[in-house]
Amino acid sequence: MTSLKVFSRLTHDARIFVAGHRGLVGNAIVRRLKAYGFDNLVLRTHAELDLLDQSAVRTFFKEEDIDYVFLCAAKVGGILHNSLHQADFIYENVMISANVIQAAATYDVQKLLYLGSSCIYPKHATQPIVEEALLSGALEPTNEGYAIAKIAGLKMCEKFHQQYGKCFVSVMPTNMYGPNDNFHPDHSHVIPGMMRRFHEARENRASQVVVWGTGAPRREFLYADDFAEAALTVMECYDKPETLNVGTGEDVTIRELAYTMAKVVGYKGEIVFDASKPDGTPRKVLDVTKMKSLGWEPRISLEIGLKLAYEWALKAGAFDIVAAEGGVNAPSAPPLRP
Ligand code: GFB
Repeated sequence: MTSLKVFSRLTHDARIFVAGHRGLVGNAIVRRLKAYGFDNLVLRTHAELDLLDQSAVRTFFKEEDIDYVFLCAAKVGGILHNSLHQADFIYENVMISANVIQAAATYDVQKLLYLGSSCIYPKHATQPIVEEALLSGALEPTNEGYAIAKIAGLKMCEKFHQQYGKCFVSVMPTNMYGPNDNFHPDHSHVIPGMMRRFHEARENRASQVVVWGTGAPRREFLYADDFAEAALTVMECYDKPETLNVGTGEDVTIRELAYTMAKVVGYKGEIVFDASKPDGTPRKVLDVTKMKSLGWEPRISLEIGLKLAYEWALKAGAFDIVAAEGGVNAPSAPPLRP
């Protein structure tokens, strides 16, 4: 058991519901909670509890007497999948947020942590992005549906906080990666998608690997376990309705990411960029001053995080599943759904 953190608010007998515990983020939170000795976790797979079903969600909260909720369940996907399925992304994420937040309020959950995303800030927000930039400009079109749904969830927490005094708080994580990510070649985010391509190129002794877009966009990446530590910090000691950015405060170009990826995976061939694929928002790096003032710091560098994620993917057989089926956490079993 880890004993670095002192918990007074989050007691060991509290009933903690981690929604989306099989996905990248929820799984990291479960690992951290268990490492700190929290064993009273309430976990449900998608088959056991469909968060799109309002009546099932209400019955669950009524019967389970939940004290704390980490709301990590969401329909998520990388730039291509997100842009092509915006109706699904807006519908499912609005429903999950509305059902869980409303039931948590009705059945007296003590505290709920909601996850926004750095992609819900305006496309041309001033960098690094401060929390106040939310709703100050037009959104990035490739993820508008997802962003609108996430903004609705975030605002729902804020309004339940203000109107009913519910301690429903939110954080705004940057792009995350790590164990239990979705390694599907087309549906995933850049790190697992690119990792698969570089891994396959190395295995097949290919002379060239293709990276989506121009390579110019800048992104900030946070290892999921660092995020989990931040989520526990917020659950323990932050009660305000205003959201908090969670990231490293540092970004790299996709081109730089590709060269680091080649090093980690051991791919030595040529890297080419396919500008016919969308670049998305030009830059996304968060101002994390507020989060750091709570005593939290990310610990895992990008290169170390990529190594850890690659080791996990190899061990879990994430690349062994054929492309048509996707990888571990392929969309047939959506990554952040319960
Ligand atoms: O990770 P990604 O899909 O997320 O793409 P976004 C980031 C950048 O990497 C884009 C490039 O400029 C892509 O063109 N890229 C290069 C790749 N190779 C690849 C690859 O193999 N796969 C992918 N996916 N990208 C998402 C949003 O935007 O961010 C979501 O669509 C979500 O809403 C997420 O919230 C955090 O940062 O562009």
